[in-house]
Amino acid sequence: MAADYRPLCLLARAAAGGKREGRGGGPPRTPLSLMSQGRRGLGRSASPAFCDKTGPHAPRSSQAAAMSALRFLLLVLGLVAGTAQAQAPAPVFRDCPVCPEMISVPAGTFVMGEDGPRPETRPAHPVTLDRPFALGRTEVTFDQWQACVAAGACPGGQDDHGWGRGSRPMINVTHADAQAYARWLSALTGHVYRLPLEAEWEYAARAGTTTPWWFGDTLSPGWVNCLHCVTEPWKDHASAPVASYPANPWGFFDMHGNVWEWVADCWTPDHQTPAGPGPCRDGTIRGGAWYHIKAVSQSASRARNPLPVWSYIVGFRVLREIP
Ligand SMILES: [Ca+2]
Repeated sequence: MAADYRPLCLLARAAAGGKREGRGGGPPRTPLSLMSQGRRGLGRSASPAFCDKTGPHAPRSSQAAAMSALRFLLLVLGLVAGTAQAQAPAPVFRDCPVCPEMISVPAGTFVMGEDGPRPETRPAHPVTLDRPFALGRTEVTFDQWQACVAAGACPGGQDDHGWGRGSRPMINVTHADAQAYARWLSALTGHVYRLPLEAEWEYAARAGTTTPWWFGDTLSPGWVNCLHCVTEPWKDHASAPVASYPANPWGFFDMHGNVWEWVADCWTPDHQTPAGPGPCRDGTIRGGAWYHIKAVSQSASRARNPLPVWSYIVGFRVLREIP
């Protein structure tokens, strides 16, 4: 499978057999009408280098000017409609004792994507999210997943690769598995849980910032669990317990790195127009993982992953709709 999966080096399948069908039904309810996206045309540039350990930091030149213009546009939009740039972290809550901790984020406008060398992350364009929502403070953990397994609503038996379970991010789950977990939370709590749209995910990852990482233009060791980025006590090349690295300004942990995160949208080869939740063959994962170089962990980073394929580098976090 996935012979044409361009960033093949991104996907390390967990075990022999490589995939298993997850349980669960159709696509999540997704309020695409909540989101409006601006569009811009762009020129071409070099192909991405996800597996290049030197990192694809890139040629910006004329694109830098375009990005500056977009940032100015965002500022103007913020003055008119109120961007979330100055928001302080909202209180953490959870809907039940075994539910994930959630943080609410406000409606707002932000610049999604970037005008860098990777076609799948282009173009940078303004996006407005018209309604607030709450997103998981961390990736869903093994412990949280186990509550769903115990309730008979999620499949069990996923390998932890000897790293331990507990507060490590849940891995080796298909897109359908992640949706099953969200449906279980919905039934348990009476609220609507689902996977985030790409725009919602990136909005929360950026937390009002426009730099490649929420903390700036460069990444120093100890800020993100990515390849050659980690410090003790977690060894390079493994997941870390969630929340082991600093949270972003809105309180979300590990939006950069640790494990990739399934989102609701099907894959699109660029960042201009969201595909929505399908049906489709290929889904989208966001944020990079411990397996990849630091450039892959940036806010705009995204990759394709076939929906039935599970991996030890892919997990997820859930979104809760706010009526
Ligand atoms: Ca992550």
